[in-house]
Amino acid sequence: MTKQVGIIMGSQSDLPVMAEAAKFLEEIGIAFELTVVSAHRTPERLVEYARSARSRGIQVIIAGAGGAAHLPGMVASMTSLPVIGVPVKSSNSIDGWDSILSILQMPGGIPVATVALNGAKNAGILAASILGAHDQELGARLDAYKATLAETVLKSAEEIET
Ligand code: RP5
Repeated sequence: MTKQVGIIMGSQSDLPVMAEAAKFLEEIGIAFELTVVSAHRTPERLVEYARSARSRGIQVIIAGAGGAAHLPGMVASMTSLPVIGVPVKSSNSIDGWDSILSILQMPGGIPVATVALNGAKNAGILAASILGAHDQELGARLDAYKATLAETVLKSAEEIET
């Protein structure tokens, strides 16, 4: 199965957060690749990854990083694939604002779809939604997933309603 989503992160220490994206993609049945690419410590690897992603069959990139989180933006600067940025709250973080603002405040022309702090699950869902726009079967699976969310809320409402 061709890997359609590329998940990258600045450090192995980001994995506990980024694994949530992988978990969702696995559940919904989308093949993905996952690796570490550091914008600052492995810049050549970053260029190679971004430039080769489309030709390897990747359609969406999820990039997570913390601190001076330049990975998603730099990847977005080198590919026309959609890039979803996950701000990771790393240990030296200023409450996560460093990661959020580094990823969110992109200059005009180079968008990064930024999810919430540590919001890797939503990044997985968003990547699936992008692919699902042109894939009816996947779209139906996403609709079914959203229906389970509604059911959970309705069930909890019933439980507490007086
Ligand atoms: C960023 O710095 C990484 O994305 C990570 O969130 C943070 C800490 O990195 P390490 O100290 O684990 O290398 O580059």
